[in-house]
Amino acid sequence: MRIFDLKAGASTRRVRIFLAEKLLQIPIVEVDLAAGENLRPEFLSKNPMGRMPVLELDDGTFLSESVAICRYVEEELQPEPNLFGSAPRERAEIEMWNRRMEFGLMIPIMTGFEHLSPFWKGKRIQHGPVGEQARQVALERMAWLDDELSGREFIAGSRYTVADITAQCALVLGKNTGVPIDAKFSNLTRWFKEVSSRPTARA
Ligand SMILES: N[C@@H](CCC(=O)N[C@@H](CS)C(=O)NCC(=O)O)C(=O)O
Repeated sequence: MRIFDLKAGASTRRVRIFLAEKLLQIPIVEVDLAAGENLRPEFLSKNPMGRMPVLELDDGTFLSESVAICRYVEEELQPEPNLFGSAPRERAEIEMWNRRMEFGLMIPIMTGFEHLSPFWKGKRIQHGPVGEQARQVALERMAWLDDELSGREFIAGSRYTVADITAQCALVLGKNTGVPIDAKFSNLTRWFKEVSSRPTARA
């Protein structure tokens, strides 16, 4: 088993943190994005989307999509500590929050990055106003999340789950690409400090 990874990526970081929380070590193969390695036929045969992370299983098959990989890890490789929930109601709550963090926070931050950063110039179609609007949405979602976090310690309740990992990775990307958490969002700042101080945060 091995993971095709991109050190600086948000979705790849999500899987690395998830594995670290499970105390699992899976060999990593770093894909050279700058050299376009992910767009070569050899990589596309693993994931036709040309994206990382990709988990190669011992039977030679491949799984992509970070959440799918995390689910496989929890259900097949290492159930504990449980990060997707146990009882149906808890699983549904965590799923709800994980989707909110992915669609509401991660995607706007990624969209802003893709449309505004010189890094993607010539590699992606870029429309500045689309990027600006996405950043505005991300800031609005941060304000909303700040309110939400006034009443609880973590994103989906009183313990750290996959929803925290998704939000944490989205906000690390935001911090590195021009949409940091505004200090006036004291609850969000408190939460981000807490999750960033976990031993797994630098995975
Ligand atoms: N929805 C996918 C997103 C995968 C994704 O966008 N991965 C980034 C790195 S974190 C990537 O491979 N980017 C390369 C590119 O866009 O060319 C997931 O959750 O795994």
